[in-house]
Amino acid sequence: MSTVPHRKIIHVDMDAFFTSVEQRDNPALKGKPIAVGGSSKRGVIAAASYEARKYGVRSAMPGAQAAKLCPHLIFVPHRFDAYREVSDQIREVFAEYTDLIEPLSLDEAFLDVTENKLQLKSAINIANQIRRKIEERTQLTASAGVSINKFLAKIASDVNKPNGLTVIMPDEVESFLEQLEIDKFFGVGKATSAKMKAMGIFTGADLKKYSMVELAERFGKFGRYIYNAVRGEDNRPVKANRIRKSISKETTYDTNLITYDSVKDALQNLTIQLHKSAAKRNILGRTINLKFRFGDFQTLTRSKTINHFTNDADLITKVSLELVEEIDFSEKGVRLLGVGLSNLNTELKANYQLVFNFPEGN
Ligand code: DCP
Ligand code: CA
Ligand code: CA
Repeated sequence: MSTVPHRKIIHVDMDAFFTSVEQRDNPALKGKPIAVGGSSKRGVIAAASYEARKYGVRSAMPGAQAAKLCPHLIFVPHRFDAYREVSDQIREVFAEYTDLIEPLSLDEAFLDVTENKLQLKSAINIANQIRRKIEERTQLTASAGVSINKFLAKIASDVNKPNGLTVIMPDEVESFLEQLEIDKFFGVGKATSAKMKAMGIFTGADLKKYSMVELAERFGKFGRYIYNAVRGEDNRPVKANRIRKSISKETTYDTNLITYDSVKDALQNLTIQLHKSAAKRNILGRTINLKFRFGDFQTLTRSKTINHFTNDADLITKVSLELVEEIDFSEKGVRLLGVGLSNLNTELKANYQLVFNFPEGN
């Protein structure tokens, strides 16, 4: 027996995320087979409601194929702002328990609650509280998995989906993994699954018959990983990955700016710096944020959201100057000026890239 106490890891994943948001916001869609995205001839579906899944409709399926499987399928355009809002809401719930939150995408995250803000002993209790709060605040359901590491928690959250909780206790880990189908192993995609089946591996028990060397030969780094994982060993930490939510530049001036022209010059300077910095990182934003600190240290922020992503210096300056019009600084003068972008393109992308950062063997 190891003397190190087990970690308490929770994985939370929203049920039928995009389609549930659409059904929540448009009651006419409730109980109906719907798909988000994919209505154009060439498009693929982002998400399918549970009603649509009964017909075999799945994420990433071409819309035309989905319409064939389910002729009365309703196609709904996506609304990323709405999904992001829910994503922010669920992350706020998580943050009430721990700062060790690792989002894998907009609708799911790992949490390490071994130590937690409310000093709760039971991770099961925390998972239930989180699921209840998510439902109260978003009118949407989430499923959760609770176990001793990320691999097991992730698999567990899928077992009683939708609106379910699954706990894999330390003494259940071995038997749980032995009977688990290989397709359910986190990280085993289609190609790996096919290779494994060709090797006679259909369950965790089958996988255990292979040595680390044999698995490493066939699957490289992933082989070594899965050798340990099927024995309940996965010591990867929950990494609180900060996804950048904004970018900005600011300057404090030696002498306060009093005239409109001096503010305009200063702003132009800042937006050029902002543009360079954003362009270097391929960052675009939809919201322009302006920060003023007056001579008396009073700070004021203003922002404006436009209808497309940009990092263009002239456009940012133009929008900033519109905001400046509404601010009276003539008396106190401006001590500090800042300009930035938020609502970033990279935020969305980061969320989806993370899903595929898992070490796959193929
Ligand atoms: N998504 C996407 N493209 C994919 C897969 C998913 O755009 N190929 C989007 C739509 C999903 C959301 O991400 O609603 C979350 O993906 P999940 O895999 O968690 O699937 P769902 O939440 O839709 O369903 P489940 O209840 O099975 O988790
Ligand atoms: Ca989900
Ligand atoms: Ca998910």
